[in-house]
Amino acid sequence: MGDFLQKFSLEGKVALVTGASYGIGFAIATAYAQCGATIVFNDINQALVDKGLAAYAEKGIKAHGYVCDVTNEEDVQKFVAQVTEEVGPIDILVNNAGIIKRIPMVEMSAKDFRQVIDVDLNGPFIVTKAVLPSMMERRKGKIINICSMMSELGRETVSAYAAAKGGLKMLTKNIASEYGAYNIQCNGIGPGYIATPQTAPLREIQPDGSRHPFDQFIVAKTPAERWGNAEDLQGPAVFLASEASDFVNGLILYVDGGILAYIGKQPG
Ligand code: NAP
Ligand code: GCO
Repeated sequence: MGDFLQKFSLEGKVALVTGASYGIGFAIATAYAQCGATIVFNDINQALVDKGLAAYAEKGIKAHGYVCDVTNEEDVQKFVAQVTEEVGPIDILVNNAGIIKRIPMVEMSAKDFRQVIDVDLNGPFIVTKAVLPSMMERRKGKIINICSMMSELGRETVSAYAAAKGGLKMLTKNIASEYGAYNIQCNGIGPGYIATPQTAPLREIQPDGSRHPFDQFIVAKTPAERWGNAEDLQGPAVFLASEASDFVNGLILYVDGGILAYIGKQPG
């Protein structure tokens, strides 16, 4: 078993996980560190980067944290050059940074719509474009885009987010198509409903002490009958970052407890 498990090792690899001070990105980066990778992450301000560095240190991980807004192409180009100089060329990129605005479309401003598209779709394009040349030169690289249930499904109030995550699914397939010949694999992870700050509003306990209606809805829609946690994504993320997935390209791996497979319970 020993030699085969080596295929899942990330020893000697430099992994950049965007927006990874906490939440899903933090969990993925932590797993990568435990598999031997050197961790690089960014966030949009120094306070968050410092918070992330402290959180990694608490787990015995010496991470490299940088302030960088993934929507700013000039900043990202400088950031990637600085990482390459200070840490080394990036072997694994996880485009994790993301936001959501839950507003009915008819009430949503074009500015708000654009901001979600900017972070969740333009951001992965900008960061991937900055990292690809070095991967092409070294003829090796792993790119993992954090997609969503909303890459496949819609629901009320998340039009911008669904448009962005649907676009990110197709960007993933296009990167896979365009750069597969360089031995670069680009895949996506589509988390189900995961208990992180991003979904905290959907799980708030109601004034009468009952669970949020959306919380009850999602648990009923999930065959596993629970919310996911960020740690549920670690194994799939390690697989897609390791040589164990060298012939997997353009896949969106849904880690959703079965939501996408399930028509739902009969009412009553
Ligand atoms: P989260 O808790 O809100 O964390 C998102 C991270 O991205 C935060 O650290 C955030 O920093 C950072 N970020 C936001 N805008 C940024 C920018 N312009 N540049 C750099 N960093 C930025 O979200 P999460 O639940 O961990 O989700 C992480 C990813 O998984 C997102 O792409 C999300 O869409 C996706 N996802 C989440 C779920 C879920 O159920 N939680 C399910 C499917 C997919 P700030 O704190 O400063 O905003
Ligand atoms: C929402 C949630 C979802 C999750 C996730 C599901 O409001 O519906 O935030 O969008 O974040 O993307 O996969």
